[in-house]
Amino acid sequence: MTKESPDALRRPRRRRTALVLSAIGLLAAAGAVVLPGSASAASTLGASAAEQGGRYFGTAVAVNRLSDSAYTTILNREFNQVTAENEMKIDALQPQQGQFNYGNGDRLVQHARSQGMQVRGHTLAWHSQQPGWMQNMSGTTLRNAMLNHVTQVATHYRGQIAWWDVVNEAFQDGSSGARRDSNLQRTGNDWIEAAFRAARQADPNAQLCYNDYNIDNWNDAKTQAVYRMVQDFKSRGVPIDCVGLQSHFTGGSNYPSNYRTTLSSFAALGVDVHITELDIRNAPSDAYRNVVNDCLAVARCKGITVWGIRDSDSWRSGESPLLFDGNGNKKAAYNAVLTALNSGTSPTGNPTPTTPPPTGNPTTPPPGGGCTASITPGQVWSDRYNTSVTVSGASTWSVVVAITAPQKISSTWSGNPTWDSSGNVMTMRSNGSGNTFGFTTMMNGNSSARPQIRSCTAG
Ligand code: 9MR
Repeated sequence: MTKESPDALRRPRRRRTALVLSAIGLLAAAGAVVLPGSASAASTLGASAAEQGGRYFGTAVAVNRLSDSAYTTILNREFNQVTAENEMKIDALQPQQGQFNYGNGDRLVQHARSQGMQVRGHTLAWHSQQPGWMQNMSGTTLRNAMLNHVTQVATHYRGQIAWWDVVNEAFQDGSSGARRDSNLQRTGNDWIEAAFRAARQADPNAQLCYNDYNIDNWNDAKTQAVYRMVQDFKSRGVPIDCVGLQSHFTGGSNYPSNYRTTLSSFAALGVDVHITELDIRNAPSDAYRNVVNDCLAVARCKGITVWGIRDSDSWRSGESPLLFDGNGNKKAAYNAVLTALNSGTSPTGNPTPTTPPPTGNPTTPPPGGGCTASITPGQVWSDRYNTSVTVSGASTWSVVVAITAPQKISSTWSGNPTWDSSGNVMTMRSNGSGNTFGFTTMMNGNSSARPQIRSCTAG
């Protein structure tokens, strides 16, 4: 199967010197923090992570807090990725069998869309937070109900979710290296791969992850067991794209010194790695800095999600494990994370485009082959902006869009993108989700350029 990974949604890096020079004016105008040791630097976690090879910095979001303006102000300013803390779990989405309640999950997706944030779906299949009707099931009935849930939910969110935690926490803690006993496990050892196959079929463009806690220490039996499962899946063609390390260094679990080895070992299997639920007891700057540096050192480490914004939002608020205090003030660990992100060495190798970069914002695109595509500018932030493109004259189409370097498309929705070798030209094909697609572009120091439509081709 041909599929575009979120890798493909991110272009290679351009030369950092040029970026820094061209960013100075913009950042100065925006009042950006100028950090010691660097001429200029991004001033938010998300923008800074985006400059590191297109990574993200995200947070778990509780949808009922979106009405708290202090919370939402930090969310929108700092983060470019979100995970629903509870709203996309099985009990939330299918409280009664066959009755799906997408309200809160949709609200999160909508908020993310309006802010240019990518969404991680959490989680399609899990032994915990099952609705009562599922808890009481077993055997083939349960297997089919689980697969139906995966299919329905992944279909509902098709095109909206960059990564799914398809299966969560399926291994035992301790030295056994065994699968965790659960009603799902008792349907047969192949339940995990069956879930991945169903998810791939329902949303071929989402990246499919296995997600777990206590798989951070490379020496742990649980880490090794998950590693062997991923290795087995890769060797047999089970569709798995990524491993999520929750990395809850709370409740007595600590950052291990071999964490980077764990990340790079999983990556060497040919999967991306994501740090999906990071929190650290008492938020020591050193441990947070180490996690960031370890992720930046592994090319396939695509981003970091912290498990909440303020300490008061944390599932372990008593341990004050997050980057903002209860009043929304940045903690020392926040500064350590931002500095580490800004000090990272971006990957190089982005070829300079040979064609002159497009400028301006044409609303009348050049004639194409049997359809017309028009741009509607979307919301603009200090570091990025959204764009919608509406196609008329055809129901299946491909639209070629050009971006001006060093701007970079960081996420797309409602279409299937592919890229030319420069990464500056995107061909978006219809994916059955309508005639309007959209994308978020990181400015990377050029705040004036806007995308241009190069062609629209029917069929
Ligand atoms: O943070 C979540 C908390 O609000 C819920 O009560 C809890 C219920 O299981 O789940 C928490 O999130 C968990 C996540 O879904 C999976 N990894 C562990 C997280 C912390 O418990």
